[in-house]
Amino acid sequence: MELKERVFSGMQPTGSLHLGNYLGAMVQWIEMQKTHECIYCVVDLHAITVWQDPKELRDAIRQVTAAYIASGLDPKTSILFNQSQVAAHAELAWVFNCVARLGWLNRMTQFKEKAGKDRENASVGLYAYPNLMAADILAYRATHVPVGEDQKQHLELARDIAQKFNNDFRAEIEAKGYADGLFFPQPEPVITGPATRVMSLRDGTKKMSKSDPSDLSRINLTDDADTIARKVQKAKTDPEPLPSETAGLAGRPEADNLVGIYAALAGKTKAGVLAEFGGQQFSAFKKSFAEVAVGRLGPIGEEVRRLTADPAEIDRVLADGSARARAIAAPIMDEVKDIVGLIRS
Ligand code: AQP
Repeated sequence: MELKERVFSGMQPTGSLHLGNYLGAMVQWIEMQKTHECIYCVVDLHAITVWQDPKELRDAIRQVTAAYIASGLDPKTSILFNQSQVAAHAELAWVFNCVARLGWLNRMTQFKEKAGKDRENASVGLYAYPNLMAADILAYRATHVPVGEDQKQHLELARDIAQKFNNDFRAEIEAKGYADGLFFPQPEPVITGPATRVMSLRDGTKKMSKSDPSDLSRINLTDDADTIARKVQKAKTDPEPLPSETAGLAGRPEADNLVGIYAALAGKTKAGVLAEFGGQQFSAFKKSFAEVAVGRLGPIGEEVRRLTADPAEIDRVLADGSARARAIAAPIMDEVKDIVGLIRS
């Protein structure tokens, strides 16, 4: 049986999507719609690995869905849905909890960062998060996963889980007609967005993140023009003028980050941006930066606001996407049950 090329990726509804999500992943998602069958999920089961206010979670699921559509994902071509509506994610995650090894999960840096010093108090779900992510991808036997750089380690784990499952159950898999025991593919990370690691506007050494307590650290896809301009103006810089060449960005994390974001938004290279602004103070650069950011993100924000005014329509999109997702995942999950030795109806 041939493995079809299929894209899967998702974002957590833990707040507003931001420039990091957009440049690191979403731009690539939009591009891949032209060439691949694409499944894009709002990963609400991942969101609850950290406590979420139920009302805010419902709003965030709809807002992230609206941001997907407003950014250019087409719910007719791609499958857009929220994870908890398709039971296969949770079912396969349990099987993978039994395939993945504790030692593998102990190496995950994101868990260490998110759990912080109070690790004993973190949820079991936060620890097992990478197994659920592997299930998200492999429930569709997806082959390509466009993500930001921070997800590389989780993708490697998904590949290890796929391989161990194929090895552990090789005889049953081959008996089902899969050549070389290849039931699950090795999903390929696609880390090629225009800026695969966007850093905080307040600290160039920290990732831009939804859960950063400072809203000034990120530009949200829903920010209006004034808010974007204010955040750009308040973005941390250093006292030196901008360098004329990229080598001059070394050791200047904030300058490097702002030049990288500007380049990604304007469709230029960092060298091209520095050829234009090298030798100038940040004030002139920031003015142009704000214009580019507002030009690119302003229309997305407006469209998100228009779409979220009609939650019933968003729920219809999610219901339709979930039905289409279920139609792909359910037969794969049935085969997983057969392979593992579980009796199904
Ligand atoms: N700063 C970033 N730069 C580049 N890519 C990024 N991504 C996230 N932040 C950046 C990419 O966006 C996709 C969805 O991420 P997520 O919502 O699953 O969660 P995350 O990576 O943990 O993002 P946040 O904003 O930091 O969320 P919270 O604060 O809730 O944990 C992924 O492809 C990710 O690589």
